Amino acid sequence: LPPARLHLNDVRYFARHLRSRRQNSHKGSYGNVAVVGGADGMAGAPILAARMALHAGAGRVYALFAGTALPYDAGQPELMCRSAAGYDYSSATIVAGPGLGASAHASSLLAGMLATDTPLLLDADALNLVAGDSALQTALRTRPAMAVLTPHPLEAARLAGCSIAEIQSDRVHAARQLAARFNAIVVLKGSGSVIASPAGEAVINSTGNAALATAGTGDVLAGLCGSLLAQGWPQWQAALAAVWLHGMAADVLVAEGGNAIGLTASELIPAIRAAINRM
Ligand code: NPW
Ligand code: AMP
Ligand code: MG
Repeated sequence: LPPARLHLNDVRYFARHLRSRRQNSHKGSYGNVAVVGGADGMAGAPILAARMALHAGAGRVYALFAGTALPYDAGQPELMCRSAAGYDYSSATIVAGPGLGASAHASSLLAGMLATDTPLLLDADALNLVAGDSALQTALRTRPAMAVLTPHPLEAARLAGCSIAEIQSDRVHAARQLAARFNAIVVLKGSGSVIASPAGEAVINSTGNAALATAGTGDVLAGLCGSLLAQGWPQWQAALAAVWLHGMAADVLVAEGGNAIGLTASELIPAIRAAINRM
């Protein structure tokens, strides 16, 4: 593998992929995102991801629920909230996993998503399901469109079949190994997130802080990256930009508020929208 380890502290590395809104464009110009998750009791995770996808510029965003309850997001009525059963993914970028759960129904939904050739991001329970199912692993490795995987250290350990300590002892190596094994862009999250490609590229993010150590921030990252994918960004640049913007927004919020205690994932969403527009 090439030895280069770049530290991601320069937006010029990906900013050329950000296009301003054309005067004669319409919602169809900015892509559809389908967030698939939301087992009963975990509706918040896909809602956070879907809200973020909308605020990052996607034209239409669907929140698709695996559970029996079908929530409606009264705080964000722009979202289209539906059952995941029977959804046609052909014209959407898929963000699978936030609150998806580990049921047989969730597994069969994931198998259907892996069989598509649309842009795909796997997070949270989608990664846990892949970790425990060799057929899903084969489907992931061999799909025509390379996926983006966003594991935190425990999810990475489950995927790799090792301990969190082993993952954390060499995070760049762990991210590269998973990227090569699953033929995917891998974002190994945590302080100094590592973005790795199957070709062995690896970049360590320079933004973010411990204010992000709170429930739902990973769901927001998944929605952000999925939104950039839906807007036509290549997988590698979408992953770099999403991780950088997510951390930058937290850095700005902490600088403004004076401390890192009590940040909520919901607060990140308008801060990330502002960071994108500044960029
Ligand atoms: P520990 O405690 O250190 O041993 P899980 P989850 C580890 C949904 N959500 N560095 C750490 O292990 C998600 O989308 C729903 C080191 C931690 O305890 C998922 O679908 C919400 N270790 C589902 O819940 C909001 C780290 O991983 C363990 C680490 C379960 O996801 C919350 C947690 O992993 C949530 O997003 C780090 N940087 N980061 C909602 N509102 O609906 C994590 N770990 O057991 O897989 O649980 O990540 O909460
Ligand atoms: P998740 O565990 O899936 O909710 O994801 C948590 C998100 O917050 C990821 O994007 C992590 O990289 C980020 N995060 C958590 N703790 C820290 C930290 N101490 N420093 C920087 N980023 C963090
Ligand atoms: Mg998570």
